Amino acid sequence: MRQGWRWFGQQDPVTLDHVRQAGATDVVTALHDVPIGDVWTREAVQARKDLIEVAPMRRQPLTWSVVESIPIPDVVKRQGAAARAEIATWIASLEAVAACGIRLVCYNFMPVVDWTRTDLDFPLPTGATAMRFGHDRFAAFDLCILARPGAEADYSADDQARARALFESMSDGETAELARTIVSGLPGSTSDALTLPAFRERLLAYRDVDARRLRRNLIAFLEKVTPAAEACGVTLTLHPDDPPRPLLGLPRVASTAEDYAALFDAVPSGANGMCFCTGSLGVRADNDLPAMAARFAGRIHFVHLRATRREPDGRSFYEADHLDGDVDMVGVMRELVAEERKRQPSRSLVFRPDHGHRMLDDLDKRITPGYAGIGRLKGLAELRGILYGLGAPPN
Ligand code: CS2
Ligand code: MN
Repeated sequence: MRQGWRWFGQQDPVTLDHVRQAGATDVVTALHDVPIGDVWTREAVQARKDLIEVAPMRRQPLTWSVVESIPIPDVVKRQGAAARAEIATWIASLEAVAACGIRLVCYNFMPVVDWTRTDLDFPLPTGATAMRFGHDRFAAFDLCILARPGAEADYSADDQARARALFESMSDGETAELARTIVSGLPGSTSDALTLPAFRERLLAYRDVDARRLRRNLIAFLEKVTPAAEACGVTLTLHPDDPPRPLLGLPRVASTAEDYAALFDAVPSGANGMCFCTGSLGVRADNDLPAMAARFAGRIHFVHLRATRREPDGRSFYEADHLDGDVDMVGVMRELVAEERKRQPSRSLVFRPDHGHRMLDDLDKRITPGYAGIGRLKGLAELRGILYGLGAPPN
């Protein structure tokens, strides 16, 4: 497998030299500065590629091998194939990426919110910090800050009481920060950063979109884009929902093995692939990750490796050390290595350590939440060790 690293562009405090020093060879990035729904031009993609790949003298070369993500505008999620112009623009961006020789594109299909956490700096017993999803904190947001009509139906009486008590104990600054963390989008988010009133409007627009409809829209989207992807030689990889369950009354359709099986059955094209994110999928105790990796091996083309640990309430979780979560990381990597051995080197899997803890010097620095350099460096080193242990050193 090839060692990838998410890089947010020139303003990323983790530089391309840091990426090299971490031992990664492959860069994962996007034109994060282009507004969602605007077309990516070939010139803009090529300029970013040159920035990454034209290495200074005596520096190890890097390859931009994965685009994560070309964001899908909200209207496509709500309306499917009827969002003609938006899908045409998405395809044009895909073609620009292909024209520059990039063959893998990651995307997700989560309505309104992308990946969601309630704590960006949750203290660990070591003094490092992690990202966390606290069920009570999320419920406090949903019930008391957002005050979403009908939200009570999603929480038990006990849940509601705990959430309200928690809300009462929070200062105005704390509630504002919690709202910002959920509403304005985490790094790399493919959803619009919204104000609370705009967020409420966005949720209302999903009134009639249930899971069946959302899945239908995703399939309609894939039916339109996979022929174009095949024609230009790009493989699409769908990132799972994070967390893999409905939030805020919104449906989610990329959370389980059955969700993915339904998509592969409906759209058999080889361009319809999966981004296997162990951190996202592993939040559900009923997702058997090594079994999923084995079942979908031929569809997996991009891999996010990280681990989460469920807390005693079963619904909260935090981002654990890469090898110390609920996921059987060695079991997953064994399946991926077995798949890799069947492939041509040109179709080698790219993985990235996904997120990492904030630790050591990063505790005192400006960092991108979840994407601190040192924590990911540690994660990558541990994962690389597993590859050696499995007799499949990174290529
Ligand atoms: C992360 C996200 O949720 C996750 O696991 O990897 O940053 C993800 O990359 C985004 O949702 C975009 O795909
Ligand atoms: Mn991920």
